[in-house]
Order: sequence, then structure tokens, then C-alpha cells
Amino acid sequence: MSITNEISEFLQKGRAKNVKTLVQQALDEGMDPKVILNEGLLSGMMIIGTKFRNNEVFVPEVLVAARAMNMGLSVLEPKLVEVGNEPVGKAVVGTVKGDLHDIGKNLVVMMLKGAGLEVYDIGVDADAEAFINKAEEVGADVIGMSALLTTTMPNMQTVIDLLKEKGLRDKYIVMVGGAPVNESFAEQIGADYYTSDAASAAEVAKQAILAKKNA
Ligand code: B1M
Repeated sequence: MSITNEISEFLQKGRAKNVKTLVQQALDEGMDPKVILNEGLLSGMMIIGTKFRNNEVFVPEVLVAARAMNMGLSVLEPKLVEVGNEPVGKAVVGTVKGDLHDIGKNLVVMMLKGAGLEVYDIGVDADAEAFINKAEEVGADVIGMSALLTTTMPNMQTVIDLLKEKGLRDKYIVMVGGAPVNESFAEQIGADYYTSDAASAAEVAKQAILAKKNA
């Protein structure tokens, strides 16, 4: 079995320590961190997601798999972040109120750091004030929101509405993403950008900041 398959298998079983060890081993063997991410960690998480939807596994199993995923990501982070180094701008990133899913958000945080942004991760279940207060405090360029539940997607709108209410909407580049979010939803709530994955989020954020600074 290939090492990425082993990572995927251990992740599905929630064996965090094995995942951590194997991710490190794969890196030591010179494997591309993106291959480890996509073919090991994310592939295992996708299988768990499908089994969850089909009622073949339940919340506790998903929770331990998610812990193993985050443990693997923590080993990968320094490698994924190693790329660009010029400080491009600042971003505040979080998962919206009512939503505890953090894996996609963590990936976005890592990729943004890798693209040279200074990132303030406000965690999960973050309300509108938390996004805006942090953005104001640190002088952010970007507010990035993640949502994984159809029931929490509307909370992205709440953040944008509060920005408008405070007269701050144009001050920030607002980016949204997460499995149930799409381009038309982003347009409907008045976000600036939707991206389907963390790597494109980083690319778009960087371009948008540069474009705004040069405008
Ligand atoms: Co939950 N959950 N979950 N869950 N969970 C989903 C999302 C679900 C689709 C599963 C299913 O039914 N098939 C379903 C949502 C259904 C819906 O709303 N339509 C669901 C449900 C129902 C629930 C609960 C309600 C279950 C329950 O309690 N009965 C509950 C809700 C808790 C809450 O949040 N209040 C719940 C709980 C959990 C766990 C805690 C057990 C765990 C989360 C642990 C954690 O995150 N630490 C969990 C997990 C792991 C999942 C699945 C299996 C995997 C999610 C994930 O991490 N994917 C998920 C099924 C699935 O998505 N297939 C599911 C990997 C991750 C890398 O992808 O986050 O999409 P994702 O990020 C992607 C892109 O979306 C994008 O970049 C990433 C790729 O590069 N992206 C952005 C994300 N954010 C972005 C922001 C951007 C740009 C791109 O710009 C700012």
C-alpha cells in the first residue's frame, strides 16, 4: 500500500498519532506536501464524508477522523506555508456563527499564509462582531468566512450587513467559501469573491489586495 493510502486509511480510523507519523515520514522521504494533502489527508476525509452522508459512520467517528486530519495538517503546515514571503496584506479568517467545522478554514489559513498574508484566525462559531472587531483591530485587508452547513450560510450575510451598517463595507475585501457555498450565493449576499478551494482563495486574496492597493 502506498504511504498516501496508509495515511488515508489511518485518518478514516481516527488514528491521529499514526497519521502524524506517516505524514512526517512522507515529508522526510521528499514527497510533495500537496500530494500528501490531496491524496492522503483530503482523500481520507472525503471517504469519511461520503460514509457520514450514507449513515455508515456517525458523528464520533467523524470527529476522531477530523482530529487526525488536523493533526496531519499541523505537520504539513510549515511546508505548505514555506512559499512566498513578502508580506502582501492581512486577513481575518473564521468559520461563521453556529458552525464548528474548521478543517477547510484551517486549510484556507495555511494557504493564505503561504501566499504571504498575515493571517488572524478567529476560530469557529465566530459572530459578526468577532470578524469585524478583529479586522478593525489589526487593520485587515480581507475578511474570509467559511461555512459548511446550509443553516449557517446566512450568517455570512449577517457579517456583510453589519459591515454596511457600520459604514465599513468598502474597507474590506470579503471572501466566502465552504462546501455548500457557491458563486451565486456569494453574489446574492454581496460578498466580493467566492472560491471553491483554499489554494484559489489564497491566489484570489493576493491578487485582490494588490489590485486594491494599486487602484
Ligand atoms: Co459535519 N456536516 N456536521 N461534522 N461534516 C457536513 C458538512 C455534511 C455535509 C455531512 C453530510 O451530511 N454529508 C453535513 C451538512 C449538511 C448541510 O448543511 N447541507 C454535516 C452535518 C449535518 C453536521 C452536524 C449537524 C451533524 C450532527 O450533529 N447531526 C454537525 C454540526 C455541528 C456544527 O457545526 N454546529 C456536524 C459536525 C461535524 C463534526 C464536528 C463531527 C466534524 C467537524 C470537525 C471539524 O471540523 N473539526 C464534521 C465533519 C468533519 C464533516 C464532513 C464529513 C467533512 C468536512 C470537512 O472537513 N471536509 C462534512 C461532509 C463533507 O463535506 N463531505 C460534514 C474537508 C474540508 C477540507 O473541506 O471544509 O469543504 P471544506 O473546505 C474546502 C472548500 O469548501 C474550501 O476549501 C477547502 C478545500 O481546499 N473552503 C473555502 C472552505 N472554507 C473556505 C473559505 C474560503 C474559500 C474556500 O474563503 C474564505
